[in-house]
Amino acid sequence: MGSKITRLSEDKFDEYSELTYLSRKEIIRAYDKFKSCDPIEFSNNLDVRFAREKIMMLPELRVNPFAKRICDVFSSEKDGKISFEDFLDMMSCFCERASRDVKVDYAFRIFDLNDDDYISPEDMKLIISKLISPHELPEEHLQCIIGNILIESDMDNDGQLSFAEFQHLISKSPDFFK
Ligand SMILES: [Ca+2]
Ligand SMILES: [Ca+2]
Repeated sequence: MGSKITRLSEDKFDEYSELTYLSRKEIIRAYDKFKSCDPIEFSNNLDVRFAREKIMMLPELRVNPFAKRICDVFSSEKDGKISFEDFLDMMSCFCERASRDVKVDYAFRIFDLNDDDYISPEDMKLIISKLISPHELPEEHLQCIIGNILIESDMDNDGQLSFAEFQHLISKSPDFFK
């Protein structure tokens, strides 16, 4: 490690490990990972905010169909750009020790594609089509899946899922975050 971590003070490491679910070791790993997006820029400015295209090249996100959306949700300035602290938040939320509540909260924000605090059939359609290609899932099956989700979880029958309804849906799917 040595020289790699000279720019981040020991106090900062302590602070970050208190604020996140990450161990000191994981924070150092996250630091190296974030730095690898653009080592020179990061060395010049620890507060640099990388464009999501750079973050999306990291192995954790490269194959994730929601990578772009994840960057949007974790971008503290809401412009898709990711600072090191945003990145730590992201890694913390995805780590095994993160509480289920934290994960449910972020999953809801990621799936609520238009940020209106509801997961609508339109959001669901876009989410499912990111996961399964239209060849494998014809439109009528897609509608059927969405219909079933709503029958199961849309308690107030307004045709979309509120956060509480989403929480309930997830509580019945213990493997959701596996
Ligand atoms: Ca929505
Ligand atoms: Ca509802």
